[in-house]
Amino acid sequence: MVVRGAAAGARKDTAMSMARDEGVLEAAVSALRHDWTLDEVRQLFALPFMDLILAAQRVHRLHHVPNAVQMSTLLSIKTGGCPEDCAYCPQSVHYQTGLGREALMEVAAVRECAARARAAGATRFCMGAAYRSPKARDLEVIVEMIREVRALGLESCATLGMLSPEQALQLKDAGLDYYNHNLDSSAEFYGEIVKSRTYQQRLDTLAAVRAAGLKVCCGGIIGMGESPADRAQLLRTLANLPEHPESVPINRLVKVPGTPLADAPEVDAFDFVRTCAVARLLMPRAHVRLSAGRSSMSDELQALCFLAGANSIFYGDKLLTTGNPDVARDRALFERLGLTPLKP
Ligand code: SAM
Ligand code: DTB
Ligand code: SF4
Repeated sequence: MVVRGAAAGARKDTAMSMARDEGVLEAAVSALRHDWTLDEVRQLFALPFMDLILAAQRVHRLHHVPNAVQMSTLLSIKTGGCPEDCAYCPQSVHYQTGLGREALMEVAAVRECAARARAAGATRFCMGAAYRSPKARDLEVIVEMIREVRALGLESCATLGMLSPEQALQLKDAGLDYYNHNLDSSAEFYGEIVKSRTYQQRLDTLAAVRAAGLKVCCGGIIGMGESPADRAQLLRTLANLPEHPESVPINRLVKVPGTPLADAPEVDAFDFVRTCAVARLLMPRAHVRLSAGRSSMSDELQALCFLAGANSIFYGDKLLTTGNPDVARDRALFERLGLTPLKP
């Protein structure tokens, strides 16, 4: 009797949790929303892994070309010597990582790198600078770089730190397509990682970028010691922006010796995949980028991320200052999985 009672109770519990799971899944699949509660997002993270991945793949196929992956190449146009203190970053002056301060690259050299990236198969070229915010005279040079990249027929992206509304407009006028500016983590956890600027300043730049008519590339980093609630809050904040970012990079922390996060605890691989899946569910039309950290991921883990809805990568042997899988490895991975580069 006791056993029967327990079995009936378990069935009731299972039925209740299935109904709750279906409720939250239906909410995820049915509409583009900007009003996610933390509890709802945490429920998505808590779904059985298979249910979450299946739902993410279903949503993925409603909005994206299956088996196609957007390919961006990164170039550090101004490396090192950054005055900010982001605890993850090898380019901060606050940490001894062996990186020196370099000057802004010449326009012709950037053009050459962009042409090489295009020849290798990239369709977007992203220029990164170790700035807190760009100075007027540097921005004039960067405007020239953007024109050259666009003239090669590549989409252009830049990540230069904080922007004023006027600077965002200047970049838009130059023909810039995307601006990358990450929230990195939850508002609550951010202060433990970055002390030299505020979360609100990040949000203000994102608003200026949007108001200028640029496409927004905004995501975060997993593996900095943040809690599951912080991951849920990050994705919730991104999804509840007035418009979803067009591109959402999910970086797995690259642990760089000399930074305060060099010994951060390893992220559970399935938790990382879950983060990609929840990003896909919350922002159905966004390109979710499997971003930094791929060098230390197996092909199988990357395949799971693609199955969970990631459909963009950084392509090329280097990120900004750290390594990325080389082109040959990515070509072999695409071949093994039947993936093709997405045409813009
Ligand atoms: N200085 C600009 C800024 O911070 O916005 C642009 C360049 S910054 C390197 C761009 C982004 O790279 C950061 O916001 C962060 O999300 C990511 N990033 C930097 N170091 C990283 C690391 N070690 N692992 C993973 N992502 C990292
Ligand atoms: C993003 O989200 N990740 C990229 C890009 N946007 C600019 C940067 C990753 C940097 C990883 C550490 C490095 O190579 O310096
Ligand atoms: Fe500077 Fe950007 Fe690195 Fe922060 S993440 S230290 S702002 S280059």
